[in-house]
Amino acid sequence: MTAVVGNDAFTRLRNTAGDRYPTRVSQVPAFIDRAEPTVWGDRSSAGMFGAQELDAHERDGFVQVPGLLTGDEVAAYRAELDRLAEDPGVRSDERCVIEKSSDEVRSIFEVHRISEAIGRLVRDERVLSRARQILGSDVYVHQSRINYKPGLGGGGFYWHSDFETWHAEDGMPGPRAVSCSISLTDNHPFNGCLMIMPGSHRTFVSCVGETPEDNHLSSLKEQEIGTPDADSVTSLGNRHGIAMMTGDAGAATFFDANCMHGSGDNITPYPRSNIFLVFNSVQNTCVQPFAAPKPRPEHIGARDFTPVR
Ligand code: 6CS
Ligand code: FE
Repeated sequence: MTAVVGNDAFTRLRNTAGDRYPTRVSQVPAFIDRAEPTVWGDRSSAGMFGAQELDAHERDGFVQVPGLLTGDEVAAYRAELDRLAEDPGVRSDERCVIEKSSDEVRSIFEVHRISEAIGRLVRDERVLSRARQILGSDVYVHQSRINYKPGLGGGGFYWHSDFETWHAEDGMPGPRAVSCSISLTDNHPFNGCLMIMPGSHRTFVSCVGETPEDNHLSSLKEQEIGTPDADSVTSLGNRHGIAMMTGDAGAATFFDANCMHGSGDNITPYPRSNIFLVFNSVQNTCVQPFAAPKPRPEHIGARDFTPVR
């Protein structure tokens, strides 16, 4: 359903009627309770997660899997990351994002289509069976990326919920998506590891402001709109605390689309690189954006909903 919303910048179509998770439509932030479950499959569904891990995911909004990749695989994927970052064709591609304050590669998007090896990872049972168990359906890739976060100045990501952006800018109806972040370097507390507020996935923070046109051109270097206000972050932080996703290279973290999460800059000499795969349920395919003039490009938010087999 769409409603016409007028404002001084331009009038546009918006998907507001019946939207359970309105965001970027008001100057007043708000907490909205999540209606949907986090684990959609039943606890005995086939896959590599045990019932206890699925319970932990429901409770905390994330689960860590140490050693998802072997040491040899980590070495091979790191070589692949180096190869991609040095490829001039990839560097000049719109899917490549350069750091704001250096000319190092920050992220490469749609990387499962650029790299055959990463494409295989999407279909790997260690990843796919777990995503399917959580989402309780067939799944497709909504987004894939490499985050390089080099040492000596790799930039962090301020607190945010991915679902807030995917809902506002990509038209994802509900929080029935899961991210799988696979570390290719050791994650210490000091090299910019992922931080998650456990249990925050049950609260949606409606953010203030309005999405500017072509927001993705700046938001992927440093997100501004769609980040929660200071009081909301403080209150969620006090309520839930903060967990750090430390661990050896090869570990994976599966986390819910609505987790409040972020990471600091990396001023250590040790890089913190990962492969990031986002699976969405085929029963939650994207519609028109809920708070943006038009959907983001396909390489950031997929519009091809073919299930991964
Ligand atoms: O834009 C995205 O899809 C992802 N990137 C950022 C910086 N925030 C939201 C989401 O995680
Ligand atoms: Fe994120």
